[in-house]
Formats: sequence, structure tokens, C-alpha cells
Amino acid sequence: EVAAEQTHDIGGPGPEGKPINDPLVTHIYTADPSAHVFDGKLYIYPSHDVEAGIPQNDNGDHFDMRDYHVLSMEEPGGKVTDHGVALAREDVAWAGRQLWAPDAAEKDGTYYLYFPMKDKDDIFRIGVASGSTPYGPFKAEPEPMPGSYSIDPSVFQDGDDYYMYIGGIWGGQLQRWTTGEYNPEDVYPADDEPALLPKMAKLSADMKSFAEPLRDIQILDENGELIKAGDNDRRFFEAAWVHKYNGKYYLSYSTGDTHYIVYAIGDNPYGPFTYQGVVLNPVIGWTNHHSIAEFKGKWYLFYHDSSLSGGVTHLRSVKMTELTHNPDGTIQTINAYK
Ligand code: FUB
Repeated sequence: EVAAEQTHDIGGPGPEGKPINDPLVTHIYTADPSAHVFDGKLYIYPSHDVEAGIPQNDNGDHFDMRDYHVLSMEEPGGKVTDHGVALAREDVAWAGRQLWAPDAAEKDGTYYLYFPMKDKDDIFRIGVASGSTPYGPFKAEPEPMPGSYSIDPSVFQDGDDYYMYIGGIWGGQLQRWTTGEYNPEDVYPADDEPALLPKMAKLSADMKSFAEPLRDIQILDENGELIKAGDNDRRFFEAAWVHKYNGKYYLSYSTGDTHYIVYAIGDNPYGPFTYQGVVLNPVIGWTNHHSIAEFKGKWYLFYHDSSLSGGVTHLRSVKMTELTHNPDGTIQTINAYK
């Protein structure tokens, strides 16, 4: 079902102080765009932001989303189609609250939607749902992925292998899993200790579980040392995303409270990854969350900001803009505004 269609502008520059790029859609609020090309068409799997009337706090309770819509487009800058509700909270047996940043993958003609949500005990888990089209509807498995926790799943396909990356601190609860078991207390390293790291694992052949234990993804500085917890401009916060360019693996992520999207480069999907620099400078709104994908021969950054809602942090809109890899493999930093 086509709920809305809209054209948009991904070119710049806009007037002084205004966003360079238009929201991809304006009839709903959308965030955390995970982009993939399936059958030559671009599909975006965003969060669907709503005003739930919940006061803002550091746990992100105000991000109380209830369903997902999938967006698609045939051409960059072309018409955007909203395919309507692809999965709703009430269709998930283990549902508690807060449908946060999702991602999707395709294998053998089946499409998988991966989503973080709090279970009935208010613990974030990763769910999986599947369907026969890229835009759903998706049918959720009755239980979360075994052994899954925290938020922001993203799936990277490398040949025949699929890898899931997860994690987010603060409201994303990663700091409650430092022993491997859930601990309701928040345990953070000291500023001069290594930062908490995102986790990853290869997916099983049926795409519904981890094929191996989740492991840390090491993010190193220029001296080969793990980035420290107090290095807020560079340490991992949430929104891990992996893309491959010229045989190298790029891990990009949000630094959360310093509001950057940054990236690190490695030689394989497991890392280690060495920090390189900033992909996207801070945007309007607290969160910064992105994906990177190649579409029709060009690379794009998919991101969000809160410009459409006048700066309301939990009412965001997804956007896209071109991303450039330099000849040496580094990425040119993007400013969302003039
Ligand atoms: O959209 C809810 C949460 O906000 C996401 O899971 C985080 O990455 C942040 O964007």
C-alpha cells in the first residue's frame, strides 16, 4: 500500500542557516535511516518518530515509537514512496515499548527487518521479522534474537556472509551488559579507561540468530590504543554502521553527547578499526544517526535532523546527501548546513 509519495531536493546549498537538503518525507517524522539497494531500488528503513508526550530524559524515554514504515525511491532526488506500516508494536508478542533504529537485509528472496525494542522487563532486545517484499509487511518471530541486547542493529553483507553490529550506551543499555549478564545498574568505565565498545556477530544461515557469540569491536586511535571513555569526541556511543569501499571496511557511528558521526577503517568485518575522522558534523536535534550506501554509482549519506519540527529532538526527518571518498580512502566531512 502506498501511503504517500513526495519529491524532495538532495542538492544544496540552501539559504543562510537553513538545511541544505530537504526531508525525504514531511507527512510523518522519520529518523535513523538505514539504506539498502534491493533489485536496483533504494529502500530506507527509518524509525517512525511520534509525539508521545513523555518528558525528555537521559534514558531516551521520549523516543516512544510504535511502528515502522519503509521508504523507497527509484532515483536519487526522485519521488519517495512511503509503503505504510511494515511492522507495529502490537504485532510483536514480546513487545514492551520503544521501537528504535531498525535495519534490514535480504537473503534468497526473503527480507528481514531487525529492530531494537524493550521487552516486557524494560530490557532492550533485538527482534527479527521477515517478509517477501522489501517493504513488508513483516511477520515478527515470537521471541527476540537469542542472546541479543542493547540497540541499533545494523546488518552488513559481505559476499555470502551477513554480520550484525549492535550497541548503544546511556538509554541503549550497553553499559548494563559489561559482565555478559544484564545488570540494572549502569556501569561505565572511568575516563582514562577504554570506552565501551559496540558488539558484532555473524548471523546464522536462517538470518534469525547469531552464529557465534557477540564480540567487542575494537576502535583504536592513531597509536593503536583503544579509544578512551573520556574521549567523547571519538568514542562509540550508538548507531554502528559498516560499509565496504575499495576492499576496506568502514565502521561509522555516533558519538552521542558530542553529536558527531565519525568513522574508523579496518581490514575485515571484525576489525580492529582505526579512527579516521568526522563524517557528519552535529545536526539540529540531540541525536545524530546515519547510514552510508552506494546507489547508481554514487555514495550517499543518509541522516536525520529535527529541522522540520523546529528543533524537537524526538521529532526528526530523514535526509540524504552525497558522500565523497577521497583517493586515499578517507571520507570528506559533511556539514548539513551552510
Ligand atoms: O531513535 C531512537 C534512538 O535515537 C536510536 O536508536 C538512536 O540511535 C538515536 O538516534
